[in-house]
Amino acid sequence: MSLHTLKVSSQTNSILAARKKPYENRFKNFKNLTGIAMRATAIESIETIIVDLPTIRPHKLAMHTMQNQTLVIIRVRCADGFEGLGESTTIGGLAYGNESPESIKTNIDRHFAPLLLGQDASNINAAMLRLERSIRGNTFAKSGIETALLDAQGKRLGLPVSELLGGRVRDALPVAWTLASGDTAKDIAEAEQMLDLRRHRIFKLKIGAGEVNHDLAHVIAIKKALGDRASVRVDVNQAWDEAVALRACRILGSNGIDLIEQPISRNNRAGMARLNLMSPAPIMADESIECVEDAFNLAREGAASVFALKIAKNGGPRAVLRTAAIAEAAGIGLYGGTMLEGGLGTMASAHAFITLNKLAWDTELFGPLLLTEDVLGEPLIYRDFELHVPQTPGLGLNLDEERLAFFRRDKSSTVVHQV
Ligand code: MUC
Ligand code: MG
Repeated sequence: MSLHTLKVSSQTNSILAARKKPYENRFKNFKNLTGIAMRATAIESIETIIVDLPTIRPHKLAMHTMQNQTLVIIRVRCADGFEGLGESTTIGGLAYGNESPESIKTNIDRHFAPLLLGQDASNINAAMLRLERSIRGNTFAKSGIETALLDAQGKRLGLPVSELLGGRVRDALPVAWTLASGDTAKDIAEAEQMLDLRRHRIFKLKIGAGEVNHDLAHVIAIKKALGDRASVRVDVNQAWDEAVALRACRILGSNGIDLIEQPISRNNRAGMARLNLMSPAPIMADESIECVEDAFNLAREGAASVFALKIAKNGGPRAVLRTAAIAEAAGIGLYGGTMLEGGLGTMASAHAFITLNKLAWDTELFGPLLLTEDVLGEPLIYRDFELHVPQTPGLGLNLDEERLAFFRRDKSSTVVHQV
């Protein structure tokens, strides 16, 4: 097997024969162009593409103001002709997490692809275990790969990803909108517009970048303007220390704020547990969860009463369900989180979330709505405050190749890692 870039111009007859009855041929072998025996469902190539997309407005978080969004699109091609799409996306380069778009691309190209090429794409357990054995962390990159394998397998079997994950218990998910213009009047106008459009009635306010009293006044003014017409929550993105957080949580709770997300550092788990005991509004863990094991430790320590589920921070749509199971067992509420992914990552999350028994705090799967452009053939459907999840095979999405070619950062490159 060659690990180097190889342009394959024609397929062998045995590959074409395998494609006629794709799933039945899963366990049959054929020889690739280098003469090496491979499964019909072998992973033939992995492509990673960085795309930079404009946002509708600057999006202000405690640690970073987004002026645009960068996605890493992953395309896994299999020998039986099926193609899986995935996405690995973060916020603000390295401002939010340990992986950047550039590190995700480099690590998949250099370290993931050699482990996966030639492996059976239809055995997702085995493929992900192979990665897990050799690659520490890198949950964002793992999530995009796991998504692409699920998408390919769903297409192969004619099933939506949700059904591969055990089956959906709903078809649509309520979606929150984040108000993060940094300006109180603008945020109120934006919320009113979303209510009028029947797009969102849950609002998350990004605070923590400013002086705390100013931030609290901003939140309280928005809650007063919206009243009972909306649920208002805050995300502090770790910006406060424990003493500030305790005072602020009390003020927020007594002013009708429903949920307080990650008020203090992910490293201060004992502080999170103390806040969780004393805050009148529930505390949600977001940055505190960087892997499934974090979720277990948080649950054991009583550090949060709600978990934000994110496929990127757990290693994929299957991995995030392990965190959900820990939360369910511990009596912790669930919220379907986002890393502001585009359509592919958003839909991968949605397929996982619609399989959950309970999602008490709904979701924030609005990433595509923050973008003025996406690289999908068809946009996602947001209607009557909900995101609707297709019942077509795989993720139910396809790429618009022209848009992809236009927005890809590396326009001239056609490098594909191929066996
Ligand atoms: C985060 O910290 O939750 C989710 C929504 C949003 O506006 O930012 C993200 C990240
Ligand atoms: Mg958050």
